Amino acid sequence: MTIKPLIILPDPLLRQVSTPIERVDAELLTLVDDMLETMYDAPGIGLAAVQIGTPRRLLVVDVAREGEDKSPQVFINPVILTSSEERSVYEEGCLSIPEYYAEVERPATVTIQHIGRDGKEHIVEADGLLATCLQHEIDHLNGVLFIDHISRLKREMVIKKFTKAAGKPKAV
Ligand code: GNR
Ligand code: NI
Repeated sequence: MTIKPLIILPDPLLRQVSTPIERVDAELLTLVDDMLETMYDAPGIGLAAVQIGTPRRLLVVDVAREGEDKSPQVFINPVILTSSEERSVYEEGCLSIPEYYAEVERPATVTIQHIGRDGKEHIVEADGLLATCLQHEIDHLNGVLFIDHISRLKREMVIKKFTKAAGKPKAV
């Protein structure tokens, strides 16, 4: 298993639409393991493959709280089948936009169809933080970032800040 470097805003790869996965083979499972290791190391509660430079339709999540047992979940080619009318608001962050947080409103409950690590099709209903996290990750597969759900003024400020930071060597 390998911890991979994270792709950071404004890398254009984050805007790419990820491509469907054709088969669950050993090579894919290695990618899954690298994603989980990278997510736990960060640490984060979710990670899309594109965030480690592989624009394929794959995400991992673990919303277990500190002190609880690990609970890694793998979603291959996930599709949102239904979204509730009810909304919920969470303060979101993103490993590709380090140290920036903002409240985002999303459907409170979603049902998601996907292929699991076992190569079989599954349908899960998610609510709470898991629902928000899965929507955040599925956005990544479509080149969408959580800052696309906040005001244009705030979004442009964040992009400007990260664009400047990327062009400048880090101050010591
Ligand atoms: O670690 C993460 N925390 C988080 C908090 C609220 C809503 C979504 C997330 S996902 C984020 C990791 C990440 O960037 N995944 O793409
Ligand atoms: Ni993210």
